[in-house]
Amino acid sequence: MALEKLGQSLKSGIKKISNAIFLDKKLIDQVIKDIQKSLIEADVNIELVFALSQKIKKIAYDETIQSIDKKEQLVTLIHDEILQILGGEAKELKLQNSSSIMFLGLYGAGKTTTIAKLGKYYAKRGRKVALLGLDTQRPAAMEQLRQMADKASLAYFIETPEDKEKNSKLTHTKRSLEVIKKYSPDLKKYDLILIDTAGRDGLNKDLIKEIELLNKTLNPTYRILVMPADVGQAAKSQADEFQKALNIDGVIITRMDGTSKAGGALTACAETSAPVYFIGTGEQIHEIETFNPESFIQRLLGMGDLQALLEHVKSATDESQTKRIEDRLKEGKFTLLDLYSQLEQMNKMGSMDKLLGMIPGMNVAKLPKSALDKQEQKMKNWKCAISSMTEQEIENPEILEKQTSRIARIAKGSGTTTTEIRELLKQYKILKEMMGMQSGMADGNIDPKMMQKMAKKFKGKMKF
Ligand SMILES: Nc1nc2c(ncn2[C@@H]2O[C@H](COP(=O)(O)OP(=O)(O)O)[C@@H](O)[C@H]2O)c(=O)[nH]1
Ligand SMILES: [Mg+2]
Repeated sequence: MALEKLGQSLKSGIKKISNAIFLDKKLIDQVIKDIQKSLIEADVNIELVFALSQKIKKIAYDETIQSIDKKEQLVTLIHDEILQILGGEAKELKLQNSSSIMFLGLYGAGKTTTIAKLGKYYAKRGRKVALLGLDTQRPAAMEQLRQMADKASLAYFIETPEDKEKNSKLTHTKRSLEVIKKYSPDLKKYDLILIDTAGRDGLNKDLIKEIELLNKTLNPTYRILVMPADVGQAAKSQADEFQKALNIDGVIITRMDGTSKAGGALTACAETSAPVYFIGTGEQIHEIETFNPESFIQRLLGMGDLQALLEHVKSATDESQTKRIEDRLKEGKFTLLDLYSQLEQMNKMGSMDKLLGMIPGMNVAKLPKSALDKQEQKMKNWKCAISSMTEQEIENPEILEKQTSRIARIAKGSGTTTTEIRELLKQYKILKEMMGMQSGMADGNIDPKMMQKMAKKFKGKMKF
């Protein structure tokens, strides 16, 4: 699909944000740089890119937003902003029982191809479609439309070689009017008429005059400008010019498949009052799709993935839990139950080695799978042990260290060993200290020196 590279880069940026334990400035700046680069490569207006970067920074650097909220807000922001610059809500061409669409555009924009594609598209959806060929200017235009209509099994009405011969003294605009006159009765039998018109090198007076005349004669339901994606950001001025001169109702962007500028064309149209209704994605007759910014971005960002990532972020950190633990730490309280829920959360986020691996300066050799299985078993045993403790013991694990008889009692009562309980107590101490340090760091604003210190202190001590 078009804009694959942009999609990949946005996706990887979002992943980086979601997977990061700490949203430090370095990470955010890197993500912004990547996103900027890919948006600019996709020809998106630099001002839009800059505005998006500023919005990301505003949230990312805001120390009052909790890390978990921040991740969610950032992912949502990127999604929503890209959606907006692609045009927001999807627009649909509303067709009545008897509708007609006139297609306008410069030479080679893809008008004739698009008409055949759309003819097939609507015929498949139960419309009785006819193609009307009014490009009497280009010699091969009629034959091209005939061939494409045949291929798509669609009815067509064109200037025949005999008509052309007969009217050879007329201007081509007048010859187009002759075509309309000739087929008017036949066209009444169809409920959707797609009208092909002639182009020019640019929107000149001649073209405006011709289209105005055809518009007056036919009074089509819609006037749609066809533009190839490779015009990039120039799509804005082209759409604006056609809008001003001929009051167009919307745009179709063709050749989305063959250019790196598709992003420019799409986002440029979003800045005009002409919505993009369809995009052409190849030369084949079926290669056309409705343009729906939301589903487009879902594919661009791999929304299935995105949803999963968001859920991962949400589920990995239970906000109220984290808040409770933070509060308890502030009060100088951190019990074994807090330890347990904290460990569970860390577990959900990924293995301990991965977690520690994200701390700069920490070099953790990858743990074998069996170690991770053991970790789960250990967690279960700890849970049993904690449930055999008295409330006083849970609230003040320190008393256990002083009274070994308590440890023996708990081990017996929970079917665990005293070694395991000692280990639990050791982890508790380490984590309490670690969290004490961590809570001293503002979210997303990590002091590298502190991280180094922490890494050094805990290196090899985490027993997972
Ligand atoms: N790759 C690609 N080529 C297209 C697409 N739409 C049109 N074209 C090609 O663009 C060229 C010009 O198309 P045409 O319909 O003749 O443009 P017109 O002059 O506006 O009628 C042709 O070679 C088409 O095959 C598209 O979506 N993708
Ligand atoms: Mg044509």
